[in-house]
Amino acid sequence: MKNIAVLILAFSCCVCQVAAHENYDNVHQCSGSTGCFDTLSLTSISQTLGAMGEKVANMAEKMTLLESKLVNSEREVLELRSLTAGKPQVAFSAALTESDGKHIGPFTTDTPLKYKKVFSNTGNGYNPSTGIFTAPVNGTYFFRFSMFKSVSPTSNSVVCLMKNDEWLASVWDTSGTDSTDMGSNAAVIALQVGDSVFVELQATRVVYESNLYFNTFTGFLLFTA
Ligand SMILES: [Ca+2]
Repeated sequence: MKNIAVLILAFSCCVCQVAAHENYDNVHQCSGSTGCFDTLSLTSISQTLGAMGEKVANMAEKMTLLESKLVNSEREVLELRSLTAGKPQVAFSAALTESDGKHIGPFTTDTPLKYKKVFSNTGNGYNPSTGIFTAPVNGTYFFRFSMFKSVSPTSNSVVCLMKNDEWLASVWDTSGTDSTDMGSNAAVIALQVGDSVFVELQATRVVYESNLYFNTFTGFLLFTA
């Protein structure tokens, strides 16, 4: 605001200088006649002051408008800051094991896979001891998992992405004489606080993992509900 006031003052000075110059010209045009000088000078000064006053009034109006816009912009910035600052951050990614190549399974029952090599776990929603992610906030989440199958042993590989007791997405590979196989699947789902999401190795099935981290489980919050 101080800067704008200084600009107006400078502008006013310039206008006054122009007015003085115009008065000087009028004086010379009416030289030799005192009445002409007085009339022309007063008329010119009056016209100049009137025009200057109109310009100042216009500038004051624009300043008021700009000040109002500035106040609104500052309020919007504060609102956006409050929204982003309060947004929960939830993201994790993990691989099945750090040990060298080995088969996991078969088990006699459906078993959650425990992805113990944690790459990230912002918000600590994922538990590597159980392999289960628990939603800390209501919202829409993205999940992805991959499965790697070696040629031996002969059991098939079947893993499923689970939401509580509900099957969401699966990857299947049939054993045989082919080489190693790999697949992945993903889902975007709505979760309530406390919902569980995990990858389940089906009974009698196997997967193969090594320190190259073929089997991964990843999830993150897209937006809150
Ligand atoms: Ca196969």
